[in-house]
Amino acid sequence: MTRQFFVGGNFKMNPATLEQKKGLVSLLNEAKLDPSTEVVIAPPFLYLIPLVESIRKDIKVAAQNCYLKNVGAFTGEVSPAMLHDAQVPYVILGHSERRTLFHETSELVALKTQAAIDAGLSVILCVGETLQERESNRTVEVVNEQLDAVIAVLKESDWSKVVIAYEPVWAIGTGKVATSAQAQEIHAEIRKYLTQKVSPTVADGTRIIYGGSVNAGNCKELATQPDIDGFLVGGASLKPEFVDIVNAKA
Ligand code: G2H
Repeated sequence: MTRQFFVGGNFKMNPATLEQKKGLVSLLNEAKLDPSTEVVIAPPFLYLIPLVESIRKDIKVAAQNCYLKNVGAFTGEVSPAMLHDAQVPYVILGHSERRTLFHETSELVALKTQAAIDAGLSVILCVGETLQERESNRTVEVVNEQLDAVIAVLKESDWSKVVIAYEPVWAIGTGKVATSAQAQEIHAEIRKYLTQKVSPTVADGTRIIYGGSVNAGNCKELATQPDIDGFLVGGASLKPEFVDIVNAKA
């Protein structure tokens, strides 16, 4: 199966001002983007609705998180149903910053994933190991454990709504990108795991994207790897070079 190349921009808690956000939107609205790449950008919650209205229609919008209930007394949370109602088609779940700073477990990430899909959203599901886990040769085990929780709750048909982002924690925002061989190795392991635990069809069809210090200088080489189906980009998604990353396959 041919998997459509996917590039996501995770703005995290940036930019600091509305003016800077408008600059990013104009840049993308005017850019020449490879039409065969699916492009999704994820601003902070506050900017989602204005972005849905102002961004060109071939760029989709994602939230960076959501809760697992659709309505109720959950102060400070945003529900999958609200995102769907606001015409936000994607949500990033399980990002390492959520897992580490906000203590989200793989089980919680799995419940959120199920709730998001049930509400009609697609999910960019992040997995990845810390430096300590890599150095103790536990990368595949850790990533498989993170996937296990999600595999336990999803139906086979739900996987068409999932993009897996492999983001080694040691490469996030550090400038230390995984080599294309390191990334390819883990992407292939993830695909093998999906074959065994879900189905060969799901393994073949699911996009597995790489995240962690992707930039204009390293994206082309990473994009040559057979199991790297795109990128989740943090820091570089706030800069003009994001356009080059979207066009990495062009
Ligand atoms: C990993 C990535 C985006 P950066 O978190 O999800 O960020 O490209 O800044 O490493």
